[in-house]
Amino acid sequence: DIDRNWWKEAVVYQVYPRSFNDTDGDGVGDIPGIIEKLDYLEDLGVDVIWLNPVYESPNADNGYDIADYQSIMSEFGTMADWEELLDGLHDRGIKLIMDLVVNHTSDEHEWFVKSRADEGDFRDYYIWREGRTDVDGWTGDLGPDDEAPPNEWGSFFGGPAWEYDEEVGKWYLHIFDVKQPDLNWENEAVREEVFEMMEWWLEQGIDGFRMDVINLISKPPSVTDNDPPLPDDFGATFNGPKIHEYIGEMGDRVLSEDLLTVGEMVGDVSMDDARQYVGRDGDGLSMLFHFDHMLLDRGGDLWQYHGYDLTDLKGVFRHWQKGLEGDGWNSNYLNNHDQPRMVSRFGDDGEYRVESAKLLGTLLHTLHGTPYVYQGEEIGMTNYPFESLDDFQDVDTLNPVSNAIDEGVIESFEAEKESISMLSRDNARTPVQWSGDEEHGGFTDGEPWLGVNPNYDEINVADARADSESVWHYYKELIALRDDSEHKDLIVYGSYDDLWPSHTDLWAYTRTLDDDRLLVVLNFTSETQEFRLPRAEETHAAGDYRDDLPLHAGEVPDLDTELVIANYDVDDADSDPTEFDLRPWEARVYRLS
Ligand code: TEU
Repeated sequence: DIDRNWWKEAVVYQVYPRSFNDTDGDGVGDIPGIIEKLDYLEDLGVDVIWLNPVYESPNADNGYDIADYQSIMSEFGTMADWEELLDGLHDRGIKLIMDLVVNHTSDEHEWFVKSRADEGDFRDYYIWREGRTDVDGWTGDLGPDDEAPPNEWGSFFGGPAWEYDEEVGKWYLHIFDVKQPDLNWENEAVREEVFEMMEWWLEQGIDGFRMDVINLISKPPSVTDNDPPLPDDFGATFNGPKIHEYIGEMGDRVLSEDLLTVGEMVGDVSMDDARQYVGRDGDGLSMLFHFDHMLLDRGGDLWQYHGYDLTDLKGVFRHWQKGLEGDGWNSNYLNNHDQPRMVSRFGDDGEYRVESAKLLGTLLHTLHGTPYVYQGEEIGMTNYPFESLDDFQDVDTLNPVSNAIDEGVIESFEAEKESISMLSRDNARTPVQWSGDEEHGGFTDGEPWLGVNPNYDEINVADARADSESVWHYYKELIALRDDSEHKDLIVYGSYDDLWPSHTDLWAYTRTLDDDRLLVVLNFTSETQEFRLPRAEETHAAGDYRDDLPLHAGEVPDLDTELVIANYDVDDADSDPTEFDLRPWEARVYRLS
């Protein structure tokens, strides 16, 4: 009695249109460019495309500042192009989910323009507040009449989260850029508008939504009342007091089991909140994106990169895999358009680039949950060799870094180059490298909006498809495992158990469904490592022994073993899953039944 659903069995592929493929030579990717690559996506075998925002936008934050929810950004094409894209995907059996950005709009959205002008009922669509005159302790800029902002919140992209508006004589809240005012979800009319807009998109035939920073939509009373005393950060807006009411209402009004809905949840999400968002009796989302593994190797700022420990990474996944088990569904991702390239962050983008990209892919596709592949990941694209601030376009790099320089927090970009270059969102946004012998990697005939990684001559789609040993072919094989009737149920529905949590170099886990087990062993180092199924005393000594593990040393000889996939050649003779050496970044998946 497996609780099946198509989105549990799917692999999602994320397309960041600006950087995917440009057909009109303006240096910016477009929808016809995606259409041109439909056969490519079908060949790779993915089941769903998540499209980052393609709506009309002044692009202060690359489309996450939406000026009109129901029209297509002219740089990307037309509504007719979008319809052709949807049809082309559906013809190939691929579904489409759209980005839903409703914590905020652009300041150029008609609602905000009218809100500012106090037309109709629009003033209350956004969060307008009086400033403070008791400015003790406030060290930032003051508004007119020496007013301080309503509270001391800083915005995600640097600087205060409030902006004074001359016309209104009040301040508006923007948790992100000054051009991204937050919508007032307290206002029923706002919720109504959003739900109608979502229904409209569903009528166009889409298959679900990825919901941008959706756990920020309920603001704490301190914003409404300006009392109790103001917090100095916006922690209280994460999973705010009415969050489940609003998402639950959306669930009742608009969503259904048959849609793939994935909520991006920033900050800390407790397991109780998570179960409420995605659990069986929850608000109605299929899954969520948490950030726990994205925050292991960094502080809050881009210049605070400090690496990560494998045991911590395993701990994050154990927490989520076990925490939602039997109730809610996991989503798994190792990078996206806001994050460094996974192979540069969690793997080795030098000598073992191919091996480690395959290993990370093995992890992604054999965890419990729906895998999300970010464009370029399937060929092992790497971080970009940034040299100066001129190489960046991202508001979330340029603003915080220049503010920090102005405020003397950091000396210069150069002084923190390594950390900033590791973490900047622009690493993910450099154009997809389609070919090695065309200028700009075949992305555009014009000047790309963001530099193409110079390593495109070595790392590109054309060469990867021509090489049967490439990351691309391995990804294709991983993706196909979910269509394979023999392994599919075990891979999709088997429960997860970490065999040796405290092991600092290896990640070994099982997936169990009835009498079948998958054994996954991953070497996260550039050295050879020895793997043995742990014996009870060993894991016990390390403090993490569990006698209910689905596999212990001593059991395996009785089982039939089959090597399902591996990123190195494995000789049959060598094929004993209880004990073997793993080469640098080697990954093996056995089936034991
Ligand atoms: O991201 C939210 C978010 O938390 C990131 O912008 C964060 O700052 C980044 O991951 C660095 O850690 C979403 C979108 O994915 C992002 O592209 C938008 O800029 C943002 O919301 C505002 O809409």
